[in-house]
Amino acid sequence: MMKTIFSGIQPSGTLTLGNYLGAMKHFVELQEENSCYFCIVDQHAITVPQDRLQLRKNIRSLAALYLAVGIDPHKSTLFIQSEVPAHAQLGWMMQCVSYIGELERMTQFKDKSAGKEGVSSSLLTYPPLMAADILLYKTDIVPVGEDQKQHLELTRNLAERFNSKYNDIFTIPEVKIPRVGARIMSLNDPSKKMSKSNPNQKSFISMLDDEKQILKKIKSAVTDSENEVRFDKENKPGVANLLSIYSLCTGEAIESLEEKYAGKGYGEFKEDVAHAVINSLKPIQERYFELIESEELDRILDQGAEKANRDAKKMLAKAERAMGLGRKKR
Ligand code: ATP
Ligand code: LTN
Repeated sequence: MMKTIFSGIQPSGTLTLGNYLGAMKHFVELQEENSCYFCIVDQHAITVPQDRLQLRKNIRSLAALYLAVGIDPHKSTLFIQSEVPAHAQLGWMMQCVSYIGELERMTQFKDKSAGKEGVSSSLLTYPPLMAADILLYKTDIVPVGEDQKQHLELTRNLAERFNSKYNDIFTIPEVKIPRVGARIMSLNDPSKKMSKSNPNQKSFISMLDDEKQILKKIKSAVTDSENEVRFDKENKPGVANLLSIYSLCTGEAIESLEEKYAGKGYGEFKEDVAHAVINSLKPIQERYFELIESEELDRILDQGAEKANRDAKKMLAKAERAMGLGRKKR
């Protein structure tokens, strides 16, 4: 049966291989049989400081990447969060049903605020805005990487709380996390997830890195001193990460890769991982450079915003009615 899918990515830097393998790649498969909304969540990105010109660039770049990986505007709605004001409006209302305590328990909040001065209050109230993103479209399924699981659980709780307190208007969404690739790890520290806002360039592969950069980064990826290609997340997290990447880029099963590299060292293995990554990113990059300056891109985003506004307004009106905001419509 046709389901409604929603997911968002922050324009907080150039997308990494982690964003691609953990999220974007799956969006393309999902759009074939479902009604999909894919959002560039720029209002989430400003929860930490952003340079305005760089943010503008990142928004456009993310839109072009969505299309370059295969998001088809005839099948999916692609839009920018700040161009659909209902997100911020419902976000405020969802803040009013969330408790400070449950927001303080979010690991992303703890990670991003730990040891920092001048932490914005929006970093704390980010999950109710994310809940609003999802709930506006009667979303059934939210495809995301592992790190977003906790936010999805909170979204479900907030939706249920709203439904029982006010009126039963929200669909309770389910999370969808890929079996392999849900948590691609940083190349220089395989105990941390690969993240686009990590200042260390060597920690991630950007979806726009060229062949040379990819080769260099994979070759210098942290592994271990054993020199044995084996999938063991606990004891060999670096090698396990490279095996996952290799398998996701080629479609070859991890077990068969283990066999293939039995008795061979890391040198040859890393070289092949790099080429697998290069081959899967190359067609995406070619399409990206065709799109980035095009008027087609603006047209698609305009149409996306129009459709999203139309749909989101209806749910916003229902939520306002349920809470008693404004005047009764005659
Ligand atoms: P930031 O570093 O700015 O917090 P991020 O790189 O974590 O950003 P997001 O925009 O927050 O990326 O996430 C976009 C999508 O990519 C989400 O579904 C998220 O779960 C997924 N994702 C992010 N990092 C990884 C990763 N290392 N492995 C798998 N999926 C990931
Ligand atoms: N919080 C997510 C980005 C995000 C999102 C969403 C994902 C914002 N709104 C709605 C799925 C659905 C992140 O940091 N990756």
